[in-house]
Amino acid sequence: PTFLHQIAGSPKAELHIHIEGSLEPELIFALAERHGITLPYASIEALRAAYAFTDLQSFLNVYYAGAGVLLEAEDFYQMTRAYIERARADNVIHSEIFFDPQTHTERGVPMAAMLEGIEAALAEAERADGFSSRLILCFLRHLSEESAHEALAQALPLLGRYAHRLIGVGLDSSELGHPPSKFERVFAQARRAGLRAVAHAGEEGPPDYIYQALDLLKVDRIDHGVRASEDPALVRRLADSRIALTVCPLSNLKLCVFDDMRKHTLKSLLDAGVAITINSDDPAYFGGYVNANYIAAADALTLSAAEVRTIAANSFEAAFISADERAGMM
Ligand code: ES4
Ligand code: ZN
Repeated sequence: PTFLHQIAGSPKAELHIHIEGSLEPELIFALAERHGITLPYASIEALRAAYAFTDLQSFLNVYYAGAGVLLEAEDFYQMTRAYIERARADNVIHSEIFFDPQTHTERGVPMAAMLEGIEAALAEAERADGFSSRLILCFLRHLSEESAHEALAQALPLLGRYAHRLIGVGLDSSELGHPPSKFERVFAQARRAGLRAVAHAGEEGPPDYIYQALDLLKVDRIDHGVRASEDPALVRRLADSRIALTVCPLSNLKLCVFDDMRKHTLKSLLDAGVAITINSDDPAYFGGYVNANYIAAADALTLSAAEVRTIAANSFEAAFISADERAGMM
């Protein structure tokens, strides 16, 4: 339908993108070669062929292996530049980008090197055409609370220099068995430092993890949250509070959260008044950037043009930007 072309051409904000999940196989191989790293895949094609996932963990294993080629600031710069180019092509004019410092510090990469490389690309894009962005530091929930505290401690001395960019913390990686409650203290410390808070919850985990993210971590948005639909009281709470869900349709399909896009819960959540947004999550792994996610959802769920416009408007309303910035984007 013609309105799908309008979706593609209309400005939008992306609020759920892991920058390491934007690493395309070509760049993984180029960086591996630069650093003399031998990958456990013989070729770009063999790597792409491994992108057949059965659940979140089967994806994360490949995702962390791919991120292993990132060693220097320059690598982070190249990765971020490539993402911005793809995002711009989809008319994303504002992006809130997750990064996973613990997966890099584990390999000896300093927090300062990651931020230097990512920031160089974001600042360059801002100068070039006003591309707007923020950064959100995600804690890996399969690691310990202590490790999350260390990651935050490494970021705190850099908050002054990156005050305009690094504005929040998030929680990602293996959800089941790692409830938000494990990170209550580190999130409290981050909020005391003036950072916003988001968390992945209700992707594979139960509605209770969404309640924990709201009540214990005091998040401003929920990442995924698609299992909220199992709990009508939670759906009403999300709708009433206008706490947005950053939904990633192609991710949910690839990781078998739903076996068919027509079963995705975003339409019923939207009908119930929840502030749904559409995002790409790990676009290099899940088969598409933000427009492909809008189109896949709109097609399978027969969303109307008005519903798609609402979703795009939600993306600006839920963004961590000032009212003035928002007015200039919408
Ligand atoms: C992720 Cl799809 C997803 N879920 C949880 N953690 C993640 N990290 C990168 N992608
Ligand atoms: Zn995610």
